[in-house]
Amino acid sequence: EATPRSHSYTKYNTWDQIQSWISSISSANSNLMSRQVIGNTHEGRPMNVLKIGKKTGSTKPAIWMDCGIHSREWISTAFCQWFVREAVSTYGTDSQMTSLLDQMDIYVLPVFNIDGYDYTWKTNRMWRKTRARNIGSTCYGADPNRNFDAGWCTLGASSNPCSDTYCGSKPESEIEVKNVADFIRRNKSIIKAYITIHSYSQLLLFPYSYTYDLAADHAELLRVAKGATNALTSLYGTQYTPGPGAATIYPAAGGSDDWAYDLGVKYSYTFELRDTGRYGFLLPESQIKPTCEETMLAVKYIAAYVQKT
Ligand code: ING
Ligand code: ZN
Repeated sequence: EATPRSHSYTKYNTWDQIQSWISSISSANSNLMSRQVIGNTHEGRPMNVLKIGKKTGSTKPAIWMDCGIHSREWISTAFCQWFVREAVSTYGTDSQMTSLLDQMDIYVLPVFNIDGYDYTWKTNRMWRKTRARNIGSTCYGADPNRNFDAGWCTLGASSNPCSDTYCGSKPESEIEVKNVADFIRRNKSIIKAYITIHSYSQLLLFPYSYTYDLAADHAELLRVAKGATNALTSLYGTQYTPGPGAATIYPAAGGSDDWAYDLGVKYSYTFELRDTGRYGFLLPESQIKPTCEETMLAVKYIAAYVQKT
């Protein structure tokens, strides 16, 4: 029996490693963090959300961030772990992080599609979707980023359960999507920004993806996205393109950022992390650290802007 490798921020971690990391980091930082289960996945795994922020006794405005909507995008889940460590380890020394966590709470869902993530480790590294059964089909899963109630299944999505972009049997048919949507709906009065981390392509996207129409807040969303990508590029020169989803990557309905935006969460962003296709989803572990470092600058830029607004 091989000894399981312990958790590392510069390696990709299994779900079991991430689950025990969630327990240990939240209990070791109980002054700044708490955890809650927002529901279970299809296969029964608990979806833990970490709430990071100084406890003040009153309700604070908040930012939501999720990683791992698509299971094969391993750099995404690595980033959420990096972000949580960075937040708790720089609180009190980094003036921006300190002020941010004094005034706001950050809700982090480290792995959105846990069943899919486990499947990428054990069976098929390139699996993207959930792992739910589909009635009348032998194919499994729906695309969680086509399953939100935003122009659902009208564009850039498939109604074929065997497709990688299957939109599901109805909006929020996937329990993981419903759990997240319910949480955000319940907390929509405090959630000021929605950030979701994907890979790859080096883009910073914002609504809309389900239509070529520009969002009502297009100018401001673009301005903030440009500031964020400039901050990111400043570290290692990594080039990023900011823009609305439909025109910048491809039209696709049912995405989480469009749904959050139409719900009223104005600052709604999708990151597509490294790289631009050399390694694609198989980004080497040697790139975890620089990718997370540069991405931190962009996320902190957006957070600082939202905090001021
Ligand atoms: N890209 C996203 C996808 O779900 C996207 C792009 C963003 C679509 C926002 C819709 C809304 O296809 C990856 N790499 O998953
Ligand atoms: Zn993705």
